[in-house]
Amino acid sequence: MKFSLGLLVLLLGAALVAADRDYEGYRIYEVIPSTIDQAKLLHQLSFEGFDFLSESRLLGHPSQVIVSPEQLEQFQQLLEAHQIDSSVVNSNLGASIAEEFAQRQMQRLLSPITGKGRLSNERYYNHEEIINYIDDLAKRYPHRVYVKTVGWSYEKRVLKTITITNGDGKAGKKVIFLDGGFHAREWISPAAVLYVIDQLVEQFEQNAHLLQDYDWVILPLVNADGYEHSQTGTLARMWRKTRQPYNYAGQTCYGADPNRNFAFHWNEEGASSNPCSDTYAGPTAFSEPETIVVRDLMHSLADRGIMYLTIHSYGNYLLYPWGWTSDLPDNWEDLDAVARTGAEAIENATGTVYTYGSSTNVLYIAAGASDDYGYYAGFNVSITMELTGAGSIGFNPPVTRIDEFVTETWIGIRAMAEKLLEMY
Ligand code: 0X9
Ligand code: ZN
Repeated sequence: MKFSLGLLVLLLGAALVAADRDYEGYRIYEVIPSTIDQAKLLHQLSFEGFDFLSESRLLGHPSQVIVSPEQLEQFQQLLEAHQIDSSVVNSNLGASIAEEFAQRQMQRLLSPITGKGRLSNERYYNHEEIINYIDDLAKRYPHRVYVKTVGWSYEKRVLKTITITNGDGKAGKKVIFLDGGFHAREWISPAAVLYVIDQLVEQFEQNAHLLQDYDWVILPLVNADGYEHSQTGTLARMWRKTRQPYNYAGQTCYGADPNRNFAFHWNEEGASSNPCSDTYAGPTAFSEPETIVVRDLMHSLADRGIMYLTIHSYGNYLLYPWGWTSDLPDNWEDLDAVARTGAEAIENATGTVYTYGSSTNVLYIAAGASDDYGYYAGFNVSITMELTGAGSIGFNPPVTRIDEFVTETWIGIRAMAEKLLEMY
Protein backbone atom coordinates (compact mmCIF):
# COMPACT_ATOMS: atom_id res chain seq x y z
CA MET A 1 0.00 0.00 0.00
CA LYS A 2 1.26 3.49 -0.89
CA PHE A 3 0.66 6.50 1.37
CA SER A 4 0.36 9.98 -0.09
CA LEU A 5 1.63 12.83 2.08
CA GLY A 6 -1.92 14.20 2.38
CA LEU A 7 -3.17 10.87 3.66
CA LEU A 8 -0.22 10.68 5.97
CA VAL A 9 -1.21 13.98 7.60
CA LEU A 10 -4.73 12.66 8.17
CA LEU A 11 -3.51 9.35 9.50
CA LEU A 12 -1.10 10.80 11.96
CA GLY A 13 -3.64 13.31 13.14
CA ALA A 14 -2.97 15.74 15.97
CA ALA A 15 0.55 17.04 16.08
CA LEU A 16 2.60 16.61 19.19
CA VAL A 17 2.85 19.96 20.91
CA ALA A 18 5.97 20.99 22.75
CA ALA A 19 4.85 20.42 26.32
CA ASP A 20 6.03 18.69 29.44
CA ARG A 21 5.16 14.99 29.35
CA ASP A 22 6.26 11.76 31.00
CA TYR A 23 7.07 9.83 27.77
CA GLU A 24 5.73 6.64 29.33
CA GLY A 25 5.59 4.05 26.53
CA TYR A 26 7.16 6.37 23.95
CA ARG A 27 9.77 4.74 21.74
CA ILE A 28 12.82 6.04 19.96
CA TYR A 29 13.22 4.63 16.46
CA GLU A 30 16.33 4.78 14.35
CA VAL A 31 15.39 5.08 10.68
CA ILE A 32 17.75 4.89 7.73
CA PRO A 33 16.47 6.11 4.37
CA SER A 34 17.99 4.46 1.32
CA THR A 35 16.05 6.33 -1.39
CA ILE A 36 15.26 9.99 -1.90
CA ASP A 37 11.54 9.29 -1.56
CA GLN A 38 12.10 7.64 1.81
CA ALA A 39 14.24 10.57 2.99
CA LYS A 40 11.54 13.06 1.90
CA LEU A 41 8.81 11.09 3.60
CA LEU A 42 10.75 10.91 6.86
CA HIS A 43 11.56 14.61 6.73
CA GLN A 44 7.86 15.36 6.24
CA LEU A 45 7.16 13.65 9.57
CA SER A 46 9.02 16.41 11.38
CA PHE A 47 6.19 18.72 10.31
CA GLU A 48 3.52 16.27 11.43
CA GLY A 49 4.32 16.35 15.12
CA PHE A 50 7.22 13.91 15.25
CA ASP A 51 10.15 14.94 17.39
CA PHE A 52 13.40 14.12 15.58
CA LEU A 53 16.29 13.93 18.00
CA SER A 54 18.80 13.79 15.20
CA GLU A 55 17.97 14.07 11.53
CA SER A 56 19.97 13.68 8.37
CA ARG A 57 18.88 13.92 4.77
CA LEU A 58 21.86 11.88 3.57
CA LEU A 59 20.93 8.45 2.27
CA GLY A 60 22.28 5.68 4.46
CA HIS A 61 22.59 8.00 7.48
CA PRO A 62 20.52 7.24 10.59
CA SER A 63 17.95 9.63 12.04
CA GLN A 64 16.31 9.13 15.42
CA VAL A 65 12.68 9.96 16.11
CA ILE A 66 10.37 9.74 19.12
CA VAL A 67 7.14 7.84 18.49
CA SER A 68 4.23 8.09 20.96
CA PRO A 69 1.96 5.11 21.73
CA GLU A 70 -0.83 6.84 19.74
CA GLN A 71 1.39 7.27 16.69
CA LEU A 72 2.88 3.81 16.83
CA GLU A 73 0.56 1.77 14.65
CA GLN A 74 0.45 4.20 11.77
CA PHE A 75 4.16 4.85 12.02
CA GLN A 76 4.89 1.14 11.76
CA GLN A 77 2.53 0.83 8.81
CA LEU A 78 4.33 3.68 7.13
CA LEU A 79 7.73 2.09 7.65
CA GLU A 80 6.45 -1.17 6.27
CA ALA A 81 4.64 0.34 3.28
CA HIS A 82 7.76 2.21 2.23
CA GLN A 83 10.21 -0.49 3.33
CA ILE A 84 12.21 1.91 5.43
CA ASP A 85 15.06 0.34 7.35
CA SER A 86 14.37 0.87 11.06
CA SER A 87 15.04 -0.38 14.55
CA VAL A 88 13.77 0.46 18.03
CA VAL A 89 16.64 1.94 20.03
CA ASN A 90 14.59 2.69 23.12
CA SER A 91 11.32 0.91 23.91
CA ASN A 92 10.31 3.16 26.81
CA LEU A 93 11.76 6.65 26.82
CA GLY A 94 9.83 7.53 30.00
CA ALA A 95 11.59 4.79 31.96
CA SER A 96 15.01 5.93 30.71
CA ILE A 97 14.33 9.53 31.70
CA ALA A 98 13.18 8.43 35.16
CA GLU A 99 16.34 6.37 35.54
CA GLU A 100 18.53 9.30 34.47
CA PHE A 101 16.91 11.55 37.06
CA ALA A 102 17.28 8.98 39.83
CA GLN A 103 21.00 8.76 39.03
CA ARG A 104 21.19 12.54 38.94
CA GLN A 105 19.74 12.77 42.46
CA MET A 106 22.40 10.33 43.67
CA GLN A 107 25.17 12.27 41.95
CA ARG A 108 24.01 15.50 43.57
CA LEU A 109 24.27 13.87 46.99
CA LEU A 110 27.74 12.54 46.22
CA SER A 111 29.09 15.73 44.66
CA PRO A 112 27.18 18.78 45.92
CA ILE A 113 26.99 22.23 44.33
CA THR A 114 30.38 23.60 43.54
CA GLY A 115 31.53 26.98 42.42
CA LYS A 116 35.15 26.98 43.40
CA GLY A 117 38.06 25.43 41.57
CA ARG A 118 38.00 23.07 38.60
CA LEU A 119 34.81 21.32 37.63
CA SER A 120 34.86 17.59 37.17
CA ASN A 121 33.21 15.92 34.21
CA GLU A 122 31.26 13.71 36.57
CA ARG A 123 27.89 15.33 36.16
CA TYR A 124 25.91 18.05 34.39
CA TYR A 125 25.88 21.43 36.15
CA ASN A 126 23.06 23.94 36.51
CA HIS A 127 22.99 27.61 35.53
CA GLU A 128 24.05 28.87 38.96
CA GLU A 129 27.00 26.50 39.12
CA ILE A 130 28.16 27.50 35.64
CA ILE A 131 28.02 31.20 36.53
CA ASN A 132 29.80 30.58 39.86
CA TYR A 133 32.47 28.62 38.06
CA ILE A 134 33.33 31.32 35.50
CA ASP A 135 33.15 34.06 38.15
CA ASP A 136 35.60 32.09 40.25
CA LEU A 137 37.96 31.58 37.29
CA ALA A 138 38.03 35.34 36.70
CA LYS A 139 39.00 35.86 40.34
CA ARG A 140 41.71 33.22 40.19
CA TYR A 141 43.21 34.36 36.88
CA PRO A 142 42.58 38.12 36.81
CA HIS A 143 45.30 38.80 34.21
CA ARG A 144 44.07 36.32 31.67
CA VAL A 145 40.35 35.92 32.24
CA TYR A 146 37.44 38.28 32.60
CA VAL A 147 33.73 37.80 32.93
CA LYS A 148 31.07 40.18 31.69
CA THR A 149 27.31 40.32 32.18
CA VAL A 150 25.86 40.47 28.68
CA GLY A 151 22.13 40.32 29.48
CA TRP A 152 19.32 38.42 31.11
CA SER A 153 17.06 35.61 30.03
CA TYR A 154 13.27 36.03 29.88
CA GLU A 155 13.02 34.70 33.47
CA LYS A 156 15.82 37.09 34.49
CA ARG A 157 18.69 34.67 34.77
CA VAL A 158 21.99 36.40 34.23
CA LEU A 159 23.87 35.63 31.00
CA LYS A 160 27.64 36.07 31.19
CA THR A 161 30.51 35.67 28.79
CA ILE A 162 33.99 34.63 29.81
CA THR A 163 36.81 36.12 27.74
CA ILE A 164 40.05 34.17 27.80
CA THR A 165 43.30 35.81 26.72
CA ASN A 166 46.99 35.05 27.18
CA GLY A 167 47.35 38.11 29.39
CA ASP A 168 49.79 39.95 27.12
CA GLY A 169 47.50 42.98 27.18
CA LYS A 170 47.44 43.35 23.38
CA ALA A 171 44.13 44.83 22.26
CA GLY A 172 42.31 44.11 19.02
CA LYS A 173 43.26 40.46 18.54
CA LYS A 174 41.08 38.24 16.39
CA VAL A 175 38.24 36.59 18.24
CA ILE A 176 36.82 33.10 18.37
CA PHE A 177 33.25 33.31 19.64
CA LEU A 178 31.98 30.06 21.12
CA ASP A 179 28.58 29.37 22.64
CA GLY A 180 26.61 26.47 24.05
CA GLY A 181 23.22 25.58 25.44
CA PHE A 182 20.98 26.94 22.69
CA HIS A 183 18.68 23.95 23.02
CA ALA A 184 17.67 23.16 26.58
CA ARG A 185 17.80 19.38 26.48
CA GLU A 186 21.26 19.20 24.87
CA TRP A 187 23.06 19.07 28.20
CA ILE A 188 26.33 17.84 26.75
CA SER A 189 26.71 21.19 24.97
CA PRO A 190 27.39 23.43 28.01
CA ALA A 191 29.43 20.55 29.48
CA ALA A 192 31.68 20.57 26.40
CA VAL A 193 31.99 24.35 26.46
CA LEU A 194 33.03 24.24 30.13
CA TYR A 195 35.73 21.77 29.19
CA VAL A 196 37.04 24.15 26.49
CA ILE A 197 37.19 26.89 29.14
CA ASP A 198 39.08 24.57 31.47
CA GLN A 199 41.61 23.69 28.78
CA LEU A 200 42.27 27.28 27.75
CA VAL A 201 42.58 28.55 31.31
CA GLU A 202 43.94 25.71 33.44
CA GLN A 203 45.97 24.01 30.69
CA PHE A 204 47.28 27.32 29.44
CA GLU A 205 50.86 26.20 28.70
CA GLN A 206 49.73 23.38 26.42
CA ASN A 207 47.34 25.69 24.56
CA ALA A 208 49.25 28.97 24.57
CA HIS A 209 49.49 28.93 20.76
CA LEU A 210 45.69 29.15 20.58
CA LEU A 211 45.77 32.37 22.60
CA GLN A 212 48.74 34.01 20.90
CA ASP A 213 46.75 35.62 18.10
CA TYR A 214 43.20 35.06 19.34
CA ASP A 215 41.04 35.94 22.27
CA TRP A 216 38.22 33.52 22.99
CA VAL A 217 34.84 34.95 23.96
CA ILE A 218 32.62 32.22 25.35
CA LEU A 219 28.94 32.22 26.28
CA PRO A 220 28.53 28.81 27.93
CA LEU A 221 24.75 28.82 28.34
CA VAL A 222 22.54 30.78 25.94
CA ASN A 223 19.12 29.33 26.82
CA ALA A 224 19.46 29.46 30.60
CA ASP A 225 15.70 29.27 31.29
CA GLY A 226 15.12 26.29 29.04
CA TYR A 227 18.15 24.48 30.42
CA GLU A 228 17.02 25.00 34.01
CA HIS A 229 13.50 23.92 33.07
CA SER A 230 14.82 20.69 31.56
CA GLN A 231 16.53 19.94 34.87
CA THR A 232 13.43 20.44 37.03
CA GLY A 233 12.13 16.90 36.63
CA THR A 234 11.40 14.02 34.32
CA LEU A 235 8.40 15.71 32.67
CA ALA A 236 10.54 18.60 31.45
CA ARG A 237 13.60 16.59 30.39
CA MET A 238 12.99 16.86 26.63
CA TRP A 239 12.43 20.63 26.63
CA ARG A 240 14.15 22.39 23.69
CA LYS A 241 12.97 26.01 23.49
CA THR A 242 13.17 29.17 25.57
CA ARG A 243 10.46 29.84 28.18
CA GLN A 244 8.63 33.00 27.19
CA PRO A 245 4.86 32.28 27.21
CA TYR A 246 2.80 32.66 24.02
CA ASN A 247 -0.95 32.37 23.60
CA TYR A 248 -2.32 30.20 20.86
CA ALA A 249 -5.96 29.27 20.31
CA GLY A 250 -6.85 29.82 23.94
CA GLN A 251 -3.90 27.91 25.37
CA THR A 252 -0.48 28.97 26.56
CA CYS A 253 2.55 27.42 24.94
CA TYR A 254 6.04 28.26 26.03
CA GLY A 255 9.12 29.44 24.24
CA ALA A 256 10.52 29.91 20.78
CA ASP A 257 13.26 27.83 19.20
CA PRO A 258 16.25 30.13 19.72
CA ASN A 259 17.86 28.57 16.66
CA ARG A 260 14.99 29.73 14.42
CA ASN A 261 14.75 33.23 15.92
CA PHE A 262 17.57 35.10 14.13
CA ALA A 263 16.77 37.82 11.59
CA PHE A 264 18.30 36.26 8.53
CA HIS A 265 15.75 34.69 6.20
CA TRP A 266 13.74 34.38 9.40
CA ASN A 267 10.89 31.84 9.36
CA GLU A 268 11.31 31.14 5.64
CA GLU A 269 12.16 27.45 5.80
CA GLY A 270 12.23 24.63 8.35
CA ALA A 271 10.60 26.67 11.11
CA SER A 272 7.08 26.91 12.44
CA SER A 273 4.69 29.81 13.10
CA ASN A 274 2.83 27.77 15.70
CA PRO A 275 3.89 28.71 19.26
CA CYS A 276 3.18 25.16 20.37
CA SER A 277 5.71 23.68 17.94
CA ASP A 278 9.24 22.77 18.98
CA THR A 279 10.62 24.76 16.06
CA TYR A 280 8.53 27.90 16.66
CA ALA A 281 10.41 30.80 15.08
CA GLY A 282 8.90 33.31 17.54
CA PRO A 283 6.34 36.06 16.76
CA THR A 284 9.12 38.15 15.23
CA ALA A 285 12.83 37.68 14.71
CA PHE A 286 14.72 38.37 17.95
CA SER A 287 11.61 38.06 20.07
CA GLU A 288 13.70 36.25 22.67
CA PRO A 289 16.05 38.18 24.98
CA GLU A 290 18.58 35.34 24.76
CA THR A 291 18.97 35.61 20.97
CA ILE A 292 19.29 39.40 21.25
CA VAL A 293 22.26 38.80 23.54
CA VAL A 294 23.93 36.54 20.96
CA ARG A 295 23.13 38.96 18.12
CA ASP A 296 24.63 41.93 19.99
CA LEU A 297 27.74 39.95 20.86
CA MET A 298 28.14 38.95 17.22
CA HIS A 299 27.89 42.52 16.01
CA SER A 300 30.26 43.80 18.67
CA LEU A 301 32.85 41.14 17.80
CA ALA A 302 32.35 40.74 14.05
CA ASP A 303 35.13 43.06 12.89
CA ARG A 304 37.60 40.92 14.86
CA GLY A 305 35.62 37.71 14.49
CA ILE A 306 37.46 34.83 12.89
CA MET A 307 35.20 31.96 13.87
CA TYR A 308 31.75 31.59 15.39
CA LEU A 309 31.26 28.10 16.77
CA THR A 310 28.01 26.94 18.36
CA ILE A 311 27.77 23.62 20.15
CA HIS A 312 24.64 21.45 19.89
CA SER A 313 23.79 17.78 20.10
CA TYR A 314 23.51 15.33 18.54
CA GLY A 315 24.51 13.30 15.49
CA ASN A 316 28.24 13.98 15.02
CA TYR A 317 28.12 16.74 12.45
CA LEU A 318 30.24 19.76 11.63
CA LEU A 319 27.91 22.06 9.70
CA TYR A 320 28.53 25.33 7.94
CA PRO A 321 26.28 27.82 6.09
CA TRP A 322 23.94 27.96 4.56
CA GLY A 323 21.07 26.49 6.49
CA TRP A 324 18.41 28.54 4.71
CA THR A 325 19.27 27.46 1.15
CA SER A 326 21.15 24.65 -0.52
CA ASP A 327 23.45 27.23 -2.14
CA LEU A 328 26.93 27.49 -0.69
CA PRO A 329 28.64 30.70 0.46
CA ASP A 330 31.56 32.09 -1.57
CA ASN A 331 34.27 30.84 0.76
CA TRP A 332 32.69 27.42 1.24
CA GLU A 333 35.99 25.72 0.45
CA ASP A 334 37.57 27.41 3.47
CA LEU A 335 34.63 26.43 5.63
CA ASP A 336 34.89 22.89 4.35
CA ALA A 337 38.62 22.77 5.07
CA VAL A 338 38.09 23.89 8.69
CA ALA A 339 35.26 21.42 9.26
CA ARG A 340 37.24 18.61 7.61
CA THR A 341 40.22 19.33 9.85
CA GLY A 342 38.02 19.04 12.96
CA ALA A 343 36.44 15.82 11.72
CA GLU A 344 39.78 14.24 10.80
CA ALA A 345 41.38 15.14 14.13
CA ILE A 346 38.53 13.50 16.01
CA GLU A 347 38.51 10.40 13.83
CA ASN A 348 42.27 9.98 14.16
CA ALA A 349 42.12 10.33 17.93
CA THR A 350 39.02 8.34 18.83
CA GLY A 351 37.64 6.73 15.70
CA THR A 352 34.39 8.73 15.96
CA VAL A 353 33.23 9.74 12.50
CA TYR A 354 31.92 13.30 12.10
CA THR A 355 30.07 14.14 8.89
CA TYR A 356 30.75 17.65 7.59
CA GLY A 357 29.12 19.88 5.00
CA SER A 358 26.58 22.68 4.66
CA SER A 359 23.61 22.45 7.05
CA THR A 360 21.03 22.28 4.30
CA ASN A 361 22.86 19.67 2.28
CA VAL A 362 23.84 17.40 5.14
CA LEU A 363 21.02 17.86 7.65
CA TYR A 364 17.90 19.72 6.51
CA ILE A 365 16.90 23.22 5.54
CA ALA A 366 16.22 25.45 8.57
CA ALA A 367 16.40 29.24 8.43
CA GLY A 368 16.87 31.76 11.23
CA ALA A 369 19.69 29.87 12.98
CA SER A 370 22.63 31.48 14.72
CA ASP A 371 25.29 29.97 12.41
CA ASP A 372 23.83 31.63 9.30
CA TYR A 373 23.41 34.89 11.19
CA GLY A 374 26.99 34.81 12.50
CA TYR A 375 28.32 34.30 9.00
CA TYR A 376 26.12 37.09 7.64
CA ALA A 377 27.22 39.35 10.53
CA GLY A 378 30.85 38.99 9.45
CA PHE A 379 32.42 35.85 10.89
CA ASN A 380 34.41 34.27 8.04
CA VAL A 381 33.96 30.86 9.52
CA SER A 382 30.73 29.85 11.21
CA ILE A 383 30.15 26.31 12.36
CA THR A 384 27.54 24.29 14.22
CA MET A 385 28.99 21.25 15.91
CA GLU A 386 26.54 18.49 16.77
CA LEU A 387 28.20 16.28 19.36
CA THR A 388 27.81 12.62 20.11
CA GLY A 389 24.53 11.53 21.68
CA ALA A 390 24.97 8.28 23.39
CA GLY A 391 22.35 8.16 26.11
CA SER A 392 19.35 5.86 26.11
CA ILE A 393 17.20 9.00 26.09
CA GLY A 394 18.83 10.02 22.84
CA PHE A 395 20.42 13.13 24.26
CA ASN A 396 23.61 13.21 26.17
CA PRO A 397 25.98 10.57 27.30
CA PRO A 398 25.30 9.07 30.71
CA VAL A 399 27.40 10.93 33.26
CA THR A 400 30.00 8.18 33.19
CA ARG A 401 30.76 9.09 29.56
CA ILE A 402 30.76 12.91 29.75
CA ASP A 403 34.53 12.97 30.07
CA GLU A 404 35.04 10.84 26.97
CA PHE A 405 32.82 13.06 24.81
CA VAL A 406 33.95 16.47 26.01
CA THR A 407 37.61 15.54 25.56
CA GLU A 408 36.81 14.30 22.06
CA THR A 409 35.00 17.57 21.30
CA TRP A 410 37.98 19.58 22.47
CA ILE A 411 40.26 17.65 20.08
CA GLY A 412 38.06 18.78 17.18
CA ILE A 413 37.78 22.39 18.37
CA ARG A 414 41.52 22.68 18.97
CA ALA A 415 42.28 21.29 15.51
CA MET A 416 39.89 23.77 13.88
CA ALA A 417 41.45 26.69 15.79
CA GLU A 418 44.91 25.52 14.67
CA LYS A 419 43.70 25.31 11.08
CA LEU A 420 42.49 28.93 11.29
CA LEU A 421 45.98 29.96 12.44
CA GLU A 422 47.35 28.41 9.28
CA MET A 423 44.69 29.94 7.02
CA TYR A 424 44.25 33.51 8.23
O1 0X9 B 1 17.98 22.28 13.99
C1 0X9 B 1 18.87 22.88 14.63
O2 0X9 B 1 18.67 23.94 15.19
C2 0X9 B 1 20.24 22.23 14.76
N1 0X9 B 1 20.12 20.83 15.09
S1 0X9 B 1 19.55 20.37 16.57
O3 0X9 B 1 19.34 18.94 16.52
N2 0X9 B 1 20.68 20.61 17.66
O4 0X9 B 1 18.38 21.12 16.89
C3 0X9 B 1 20.99 22.37 13.46
C4 0X9 B 1 21.15 23.75 12.94
C5 0X9 B 1 21.95 23.80 11.67
N3 0X9 B 1 22.07 25.11 11.11
C6 0X9 B 1 21.15 25.67 10.27
N4 0X9 B 1 20.11 25.03 9.86
N5 0X9 B 1 21.39 26.90 9.89
ZN1 ZN C 1 20.45 21.98 19.13
